[in-house]
Amino acid sequence: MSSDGFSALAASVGRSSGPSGRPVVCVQGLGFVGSAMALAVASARDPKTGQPLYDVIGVELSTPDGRAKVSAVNAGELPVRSSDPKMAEAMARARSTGNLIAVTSDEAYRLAKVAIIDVHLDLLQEGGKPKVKYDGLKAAVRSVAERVPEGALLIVETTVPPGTCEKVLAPEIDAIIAQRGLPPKSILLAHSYERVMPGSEYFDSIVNFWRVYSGHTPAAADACEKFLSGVVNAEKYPLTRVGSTTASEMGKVLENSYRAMTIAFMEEWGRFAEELNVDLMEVVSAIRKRPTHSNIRQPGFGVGGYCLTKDPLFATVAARDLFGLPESVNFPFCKEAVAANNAMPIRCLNRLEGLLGSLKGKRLVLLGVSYRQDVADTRYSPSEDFVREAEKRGATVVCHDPLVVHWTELDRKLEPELPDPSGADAVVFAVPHREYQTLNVASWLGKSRPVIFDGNAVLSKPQRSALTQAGARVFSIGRGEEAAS
Ligand code: SAJ
Repeated sequence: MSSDGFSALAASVGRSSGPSGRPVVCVQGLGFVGSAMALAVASARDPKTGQPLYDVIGVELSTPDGRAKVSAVNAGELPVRSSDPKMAEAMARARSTGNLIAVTSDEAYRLAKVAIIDVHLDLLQEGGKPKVKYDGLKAAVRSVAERVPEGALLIVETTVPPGTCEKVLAPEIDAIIAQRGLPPKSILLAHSYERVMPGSEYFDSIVNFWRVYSGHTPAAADACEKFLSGVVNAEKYPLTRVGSTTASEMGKVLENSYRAMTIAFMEEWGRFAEELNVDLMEVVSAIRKRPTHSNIRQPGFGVGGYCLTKDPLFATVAARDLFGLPESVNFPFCKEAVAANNAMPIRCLNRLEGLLGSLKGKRLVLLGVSYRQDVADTRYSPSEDFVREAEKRGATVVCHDPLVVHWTELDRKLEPELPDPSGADAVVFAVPHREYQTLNVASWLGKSRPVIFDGNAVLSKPQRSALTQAGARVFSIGRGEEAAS
């Protein structure tokens, strides 16, 4: 039984776990998605017996980062930072049950009844055109297909251009099946896109959230449905089967293109509101009361993160590179949305430069470097573009973030305490972290009176009023300037 294999592997990583008789699930990639998925699968229980359904093996690359994640899991610690207590609880459960380990060896896939692909697929730019190089993803999927037992299910969760499973991955798997002398289609390929939202609802965004899925074959779709039904609270959050893996892949890309576009759309309204000194956030919250418009977005400091910065461009890649469609099938809204979102941090900087007269020699305090509230993820953070350009224009920028101790992209160590605002020409609120939303800003400023720039609707009305009453100039994206009183 594969569980003997599991307990042998567990022993090899210093974990004692006797044979359990449980089927093994491998999760390839322990990033923000794979880590949470591995915990969700390890937490899955048989509704009749209450016993764990699976033994789970996280599989990472043998890189410093991959090995660090593996060591964390095997020490019973989270491989990613999270403020969601349910993630820590899930890890504690898995540790006491002994049904979650991690390795860097691909040999683990030989034990897998199910393998979940959670590796990344980056978008590149070549000659100004979005491009995807599939080599990494193909190699990752090959490493699984070459080892899993006949009948195993491969679920691709990675966000990919529509058509990837059918036109890129299935041919790879079919070739391996033939090389291994297995019956055709005997390794099942399915796609179910992840809707993981790192933050306060991280764990629930998997187990208590809707899932869309499909299979390259009906048998794969059936196996995927059976598996997900045991991991997700499918009674309360029903699964939705769509007609093909391409439809499932399109679902994800469309969801995030929609979100990126609705955010970009608000940028011009933010500029308009600032000129008219209308509080756009007040207008937006009034509109949200209407159910059909409850999801209207708001302008901010920029649109960062690994999802919305690339997903809207995957449609173009699919149309051109996977389906060879004519240029007439293009995506101007997606393209414009990404451009508008990417321009936001520099627009904020230009607005600030207008308030200060010049950035040369100025000292700025930047509060918030992650790409969004309540996460430590700095990938594609708007704050990165802001800092790079501000320093190019001669400013000095002191950065803080309650969740980031080392800002990888800028290789900058951040102090945990709030910086001293004295001597600052401006304080820029870039991310609505809870710490800033509850900060007594006027008190923190003391006698300093820097320009206060709220780039992301961070400050409440009381916080802004206390600042203007203390004689500070306050400018907010989407609101405009509030004169010191
Ligand atoms: N942002 C705005 N204005 C808004 C909302 C967001 O400027 O009204 C900015 C944020 O500051 C951030 C960026 O956009 O820089 C992205 O924020 P996000 O809330 O969209 O968070 P993401 O990028 O993590 O998006 C993910 C997506 N989830 C998945 O792909 C599984 C997205 O589909 C979700 O809608 C989103 O989380 C969510 O709602 O949390």
